[in-house]
Amino acid sequence: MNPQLLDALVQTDFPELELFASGKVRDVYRLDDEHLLFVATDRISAFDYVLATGIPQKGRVLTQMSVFWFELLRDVVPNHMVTTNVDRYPAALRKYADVLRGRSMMVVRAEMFPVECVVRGYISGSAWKEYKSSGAVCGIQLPPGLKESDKLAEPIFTPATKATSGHDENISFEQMAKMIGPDSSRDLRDISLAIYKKAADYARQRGIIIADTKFEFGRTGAGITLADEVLTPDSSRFWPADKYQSGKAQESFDKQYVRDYLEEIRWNKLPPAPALPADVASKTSEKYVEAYRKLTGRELDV
Ligand code: Q0Z
Repeated sequence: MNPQLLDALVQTDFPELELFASGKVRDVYRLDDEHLLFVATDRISAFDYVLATGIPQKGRVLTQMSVFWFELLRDVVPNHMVTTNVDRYPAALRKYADVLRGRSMMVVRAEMFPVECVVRGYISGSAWKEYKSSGAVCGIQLPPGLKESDKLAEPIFTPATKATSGHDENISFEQMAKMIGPDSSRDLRDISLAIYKKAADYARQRGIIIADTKFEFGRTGAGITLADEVLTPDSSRFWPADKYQSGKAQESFDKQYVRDYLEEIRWNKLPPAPALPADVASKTSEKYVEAYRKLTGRELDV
């Protein structure tokens, strides 16, 4: 029996800490007035729902990939990471060291900007839908005749807001400027494009296309600060460069086995979300770990 099958973490419980926020995959706890603890679980979502089965190592991959990018991008923008060394966490968390190691991050609490800073180097997803119906994305006119998954002549900044539906809603730069002001908007746009370009160049040399990605920023003592997770398969579309073909949707690097299985069992995509067979979970785990190794050249700390 593959031991990786036995240890997916789908729930966290640290009764000493106050839960600050929780998402489909991550749980965030308050450490003190200035610090938060991010914990990436092994939960996976597909077709908008969190599945009943976790993917072993997924939370470690997401956390360690963010660490990698924070270090690479440090010269472009400050980030919220304080430490991932559990020995430096508050003493009350020592007893959870084995759960937290490799999948958690102590961060500086920031005053978050209420916008998702999306950068796209390729046209896919909601941008492809918008382009087909209007010829533009977030108010940016694009050349006629683009095909699905085409590379754009230049990466574009396509901000979004968290809509009440739970789905992000694309907005124009002007709408963003009305929300957070023109100066901050220009800063976030310029920083987002600079980060994307550096990361996409790096990844491309390692055989991975970063088609698009979403950043979140906040303000800290260091100024505009890159926060949340960065450039992970949950916040980005990663495509293996050797399989890239424009003119159609690309297979998902990480979730394809999961999507294929859910289509095969003809799940109606309404709750409750199904569990996954062990081999689907295990194959998917391998894809995450492979993506980490390919991108970073590092071995995952397990
Ligand atoms: C990030 C989110 C997640 C649910 C708040 N450094 C920070 N300071 C203050 N707030 C945040 C951060 Cl990163 C913050 N989110 C997004 C993340 C689960 C929501 F893991 N919300």
